[in-house]
Amino acid sequence: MINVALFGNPNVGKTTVFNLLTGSNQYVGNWPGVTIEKKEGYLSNNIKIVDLPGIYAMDTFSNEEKVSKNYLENEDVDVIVNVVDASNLVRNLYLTTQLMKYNKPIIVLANMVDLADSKGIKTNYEKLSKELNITIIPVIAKKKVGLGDISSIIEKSSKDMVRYSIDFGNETETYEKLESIISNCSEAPLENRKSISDYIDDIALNPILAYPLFIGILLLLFKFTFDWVGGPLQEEFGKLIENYIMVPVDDMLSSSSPWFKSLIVDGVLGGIAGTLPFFPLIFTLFFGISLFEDSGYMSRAAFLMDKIMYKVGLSGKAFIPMVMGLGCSSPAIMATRTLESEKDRRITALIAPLMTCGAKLPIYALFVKVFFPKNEALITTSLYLLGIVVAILVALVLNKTVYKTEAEPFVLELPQYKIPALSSLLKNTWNKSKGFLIRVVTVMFAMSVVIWFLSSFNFNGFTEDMNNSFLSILGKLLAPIFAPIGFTDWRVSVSLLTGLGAKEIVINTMAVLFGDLHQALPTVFTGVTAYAFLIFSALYTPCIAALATMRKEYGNKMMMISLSYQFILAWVTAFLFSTIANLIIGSGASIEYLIGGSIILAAALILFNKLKNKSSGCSSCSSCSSCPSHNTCGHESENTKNATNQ
Ligand SMILES: Nc1nc2c(ncn2[C@@H]2O[C@H](COP(=O)(O)OP(=O)(O)OP(=O)(O)O)[C@@H](O)[C@H]2O)c(=O)[nH]1
Ligand SMILES: [Mg+2]
Repeated sequence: MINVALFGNPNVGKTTVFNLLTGSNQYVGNWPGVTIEKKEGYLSNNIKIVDLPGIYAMDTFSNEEKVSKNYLENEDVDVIVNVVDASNLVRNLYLTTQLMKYNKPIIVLANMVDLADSKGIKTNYEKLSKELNITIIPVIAKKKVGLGDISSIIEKSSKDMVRYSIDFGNETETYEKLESIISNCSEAPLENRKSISDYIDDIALNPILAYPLFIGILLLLFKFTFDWVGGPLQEEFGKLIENYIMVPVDDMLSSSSPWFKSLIVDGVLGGIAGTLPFFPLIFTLFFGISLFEDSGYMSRAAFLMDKIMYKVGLSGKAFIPMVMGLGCSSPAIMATRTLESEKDRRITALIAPLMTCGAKLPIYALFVKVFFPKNEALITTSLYLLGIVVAILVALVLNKTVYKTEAEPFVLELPQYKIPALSSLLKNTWNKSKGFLIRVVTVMFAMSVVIWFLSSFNFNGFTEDMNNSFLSILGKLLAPIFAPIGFTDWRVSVSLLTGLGAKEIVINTMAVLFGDLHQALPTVFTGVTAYAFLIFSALYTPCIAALATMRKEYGNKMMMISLSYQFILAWVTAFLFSTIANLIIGSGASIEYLIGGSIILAAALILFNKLKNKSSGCSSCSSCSSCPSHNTCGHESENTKNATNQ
């Protein structure tokens, strides 16, 4: 067996190559630090390939970089396939010179030749290969170009006895040598031409436009999800399930015994019909999020958040696990491994579950449809922003109280914008959303039946009066906890409790307990308590899977902290909201005006703050490279230097 290790800087396409060669489906994203654990696959019967996290150099490394270094040093690696970015050869080949010291056969894949071409960089790879005395193959992994002969090249290399002879000297000398060799073999445009990415960044990172643009893009994402694509699909899907499953089954069972009919119609089908229609919505949202990730915009969002994150003592890089939290908290907690300091890792793991994960979306979708049908996108955006803002505030408090240290400098490299390939977009979207489908037919199905049982039986056997059921006893015990917020119905308390299993189960349970939710919910909630319920759902205790990940990564204590602090936080926030909102609404304002007004006020404050700073000369916004006064103001943040000098 030939053991091949994929090595290279972050975000150069290693996983793309890995997926292509092994037929795997590993996650590819347009930012550094996507892969955090080694992944194995087979190219053929006798060639094993291991995908590793990106690594800039063998001597500076964060947690996930250590995985790569340790793998090379402790495992039996026969051939190193070193993926490099063809548009940034000097920096990428620096790692190659370090790999040469291990005296293992190296095959360099100069990937993203398409990107190099678009930048006007033309390289003679044969010549470069001779100069460096190493195999270099130009490829475009995304378009499957150039990897046809890779099997035989790997087999041939594995038999080579190698000893790379070039001594490059210390770091500065190595860079100088590489620069001179590459300039001999490569034609680059004399002037650093402004690329399309730079033009886009002039707007996307513009000190004044960037933040409104970010909020605008979020709004657009939810318009796309709720109004344009996901919402209409959800409605159609719901009708199909109703007409072709619910109605026929109901008819079929019209003469069955009441408990059996209730089990099938309310228990099994009620739960599934209540949740399954949300699938198109979830799929559409994840499609949008994948589009941002793969195009490169998410990295800009992280870059923009840097200033805010830095103020609360975190590095901007901590925003990446938070973005992953939009999908699911478990991988988000795992992604905290990419952060350099233990303090950053812990704080970020504690705040990442505050982000709205995909499982909370069905709760939002249902409630905004029933209570705020005219402003679905606006209300949903407010909840996503709430997650971000509360997460940042919690980080601030933790940083001021528990972990009192300085933030690490930010070293996030901004990738080029790319037009994502549809196939990889769909693959990413499917990978993110399939968990929901699996949960519908497993956990949610099982929970529906359990909830049905507990709500349909009491000590005397089957009962059609839910208020006398086993579940009502539990619900009535819990109800006083939530009553101050305004959730007085015991069925609401039970739904929140079952949501600890997985957040979608909240809706699942409600569907079993209330029947037609569109009719039932307005009898249980007012506009204010409905939004308070959304706030509570957005912030309360992470689900079991996320808590298990927290325990695995950080131990029991962190898990308990996460579990309890989020519950208290959610309760207090929802309570404050409903109390204050009721006071204001008592004076005649509508809840939609209240929420809309708060968002506009927040945006105005940010803008005002920016303009005020701007008039004093420098906005110190971490976006110096795109700032018109960049050359004159004399301010250059540590962050910008790190991010642009990479
Ligand atoms: N233009 C272009 N983009 C590519 C090519 N190969 C990969 N990409 C894109 O580059 C980005 C990074 O790809 P990944 O395969 O995740 O990179 P990686 O090296 O595994 O990244 P880390 O796991 O973060 O170290 C993705 O957006 C890919 O779609 C290529 O040949 N050309
Ligand atoms: Mg990768």
